[in-house]
Amino acid sequence: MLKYFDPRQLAHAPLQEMHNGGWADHAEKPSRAEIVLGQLGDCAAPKDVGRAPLARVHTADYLDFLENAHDRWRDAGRTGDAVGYTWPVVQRRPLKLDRIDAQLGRYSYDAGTPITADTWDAAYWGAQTALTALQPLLIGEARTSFALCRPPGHHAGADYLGGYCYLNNAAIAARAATDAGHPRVAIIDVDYHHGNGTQDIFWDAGDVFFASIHADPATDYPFYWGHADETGEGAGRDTTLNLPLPRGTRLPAYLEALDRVIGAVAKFAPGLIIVSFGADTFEEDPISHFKIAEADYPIIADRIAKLGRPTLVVMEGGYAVDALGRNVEAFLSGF
Ligand code: SP5
Ligand code: ZN
Repeated sequence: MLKYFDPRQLAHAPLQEMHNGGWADHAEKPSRAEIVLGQLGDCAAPKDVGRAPLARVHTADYLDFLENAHDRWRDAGRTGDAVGYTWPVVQRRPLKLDRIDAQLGRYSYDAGTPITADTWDAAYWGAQTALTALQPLLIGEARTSFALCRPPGHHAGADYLGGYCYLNNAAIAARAATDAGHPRVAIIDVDYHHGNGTQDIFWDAGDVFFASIHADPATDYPFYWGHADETGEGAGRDTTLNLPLPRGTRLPAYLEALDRVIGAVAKFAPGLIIVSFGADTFEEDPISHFKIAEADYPIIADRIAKLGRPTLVVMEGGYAVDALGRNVEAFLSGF
């Protein structure tokens, strides 16, 4: 399988995240990408196609904020990672916010996603990695392609970061695919957590179907999205499908949900599929609670592969670092 990575993604290394009322070691470590690389071997480098495809998904003011936030944090006399501590309540009126702390709140929704001096660069090259991995699928040169993106992307919305995500790699690739002439693209999100950013981005879009299997937001992050009754609006009505599952879910119940996703995606008839793949469904994941085994991943991938469409696999979460290389390789082997 074609596989892509850029080492500049390794420089993003946030120190801590707010967890259960205190600061904990950050779970989204550079070693995640290193262990996958060690397992998969050499990956091709992305091309730089610039900022325009990022701006098709993210707002210009958000991209400017993300690029400059850490400089402005330092200008304010701070050390370490930039992280917010005040958030606007939903539907507060838009204000012109100058102070870095006000902007951190405005453009984020959690305290688990710090901005380091290297975050913009790492996220930028992650997005370029997804865009480059898409190219051979667009020109019919390959059927499957893997983008080893880090930091992950599916929690990032058009104008917000969160959930260890800054730029939504899968969404950027999906919009690039429709811009390249695909009338319909489907995103299948199999990370443990709901892909709220991707859902928001395509909430009212009729040309990108978003289907997600994830831990029930009644018990699990990101809490405010991913309920089964969220199905899209306007032109995007019924092009969002959420299948929340309880903690402790094992392969048989997971496959039942996956078959529903596959049926809905087949009906949508996309020309191209993007898989947001998180290996945090793994039974030993330190922050998640499904019971998917390494040997289950090829079975999950095989069902997606049977849709028979060109498929881009984009890396999302997965925090059992020692097992992550094997789990990624197992998933990719199913295609
Ligand atoms: C892409 C992705 O999988 N994002 C997940 C974000 C989950 N954030 C909230 C979970 C809090 C767990 N914090 C654990 C700290 C361990 N050192
Ligand atoms: Zn996740």
